[in-house]
Amino acid sequence: MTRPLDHLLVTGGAGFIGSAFIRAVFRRLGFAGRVVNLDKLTYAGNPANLIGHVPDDGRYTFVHGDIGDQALVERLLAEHDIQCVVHFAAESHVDRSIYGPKEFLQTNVMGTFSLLEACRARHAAGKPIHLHHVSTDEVFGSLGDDGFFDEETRYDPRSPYSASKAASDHLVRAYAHTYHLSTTLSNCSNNYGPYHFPEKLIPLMILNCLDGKPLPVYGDGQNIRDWLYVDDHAEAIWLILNKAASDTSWNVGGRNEWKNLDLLHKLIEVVAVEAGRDVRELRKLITFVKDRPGHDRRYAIDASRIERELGWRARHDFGSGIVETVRWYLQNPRWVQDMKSGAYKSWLDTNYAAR
Ligand code: NAD
Ligand code: TDX
Repeated sequence: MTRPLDHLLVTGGAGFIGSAFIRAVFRRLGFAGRVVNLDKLTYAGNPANLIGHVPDDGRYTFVHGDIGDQALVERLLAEHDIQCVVHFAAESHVDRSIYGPKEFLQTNVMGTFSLLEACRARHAAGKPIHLHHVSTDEVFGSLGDDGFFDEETRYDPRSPYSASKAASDHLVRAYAHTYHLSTTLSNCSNNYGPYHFPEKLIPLMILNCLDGKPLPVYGDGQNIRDWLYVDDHAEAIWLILNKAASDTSWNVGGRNEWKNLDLLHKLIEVVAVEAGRDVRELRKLITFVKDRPGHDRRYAIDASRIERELGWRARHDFGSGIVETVRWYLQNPRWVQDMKSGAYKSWLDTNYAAR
């Protein structure tokens, strides 16, 4: 598979996973090309996630904008001679989708549609263009006590978030089938690691432990998630871009299932050691709260196809990954403060006021 990958458009590259991908390609994956990062900078995006991690020789460009702005995307594809779009941009938090689904439809469905239309125009003009769509295992619904999601699992999304991601997955496949647009797709399990916005389970629990705040466990705490270190996800996407045929889908996961309550106990132990806190005092913060409406019981990915066919392996074991993550939050109080207060918006105002 030889796909031109010298000029990338990354969408949502100021978010948690998109920024990990950009840091990875420049720092570890030997990428010598150029990246344009298109991000709307919603509450979840922070361009500071990339400061010091991207080259300052013109190979990295940040563009503040919306994937739904098709004219902007078409201009970026042409101006930067983009060969490949790596599409992370999304509204990503299930709870927010339950209380306000509209933005999810707007960005995840209509935004992906606009991006596909811009790629279709470029493809129709005879220019090489590939789109990789980053999706989630949540499109497959909820598992019982056993079994795994594989690439053949029937779609059964059950939250507004997962329904919007499922719709976008279907659109991507439809464009590959109908217009012969070159596409690939990945469905990944729960990611964790540095720069994770503190509304999601792991960073929220770490920061609440440090602040002595309640640790809110939804329902009975027995729901299961399959956790993968974010850098392993970034590497899986890079492998797919380099090796996978068009119109293929890949499941990515950590073979690392945890019940939420067990995970919380593990986190408490790590925070107690790393931050010098009393483990019994931290345990007292555990608070059972009303369950998430429609809360999916169990997710678990069968990643054997990407392991077998593309040679991918998760390199981080959970024990060391979670220690690294806790240490990162302890070492980056400024980032935490900025994310909590939205202060990075003023960084944006100062740096991008002219745009
Ligand atoms: P995130 O919420 O941390 O980041 C999303 C980024 O997209 C932000 O920088 C935000 O500013 C940007 N964005 C949002 N709307 C935009 C728009 N209309 N135009 C341009 N930019 C926009 O999300 P994340 O956790 O990094 O997830 C990235 C992708 O991976 C998403 O598509 C998500 O569905 C998928 N995914 C996430 C996980 C996970 O565990 N976090 C697991 C599997 C798949
Ligand atoms: O305060 C909490 N208490 C709690 O018990 C929070 C925020 C979550 N939970 C539970 C709900 C889930 O069972 O923890 C589990 C993980 O919750 P989230 O971190 O919100 O992740 P999840 O809903 O599983 O979705 C995540 O993984 C798949 C990402 O947010 C999605 O973008 C990704 O597609």
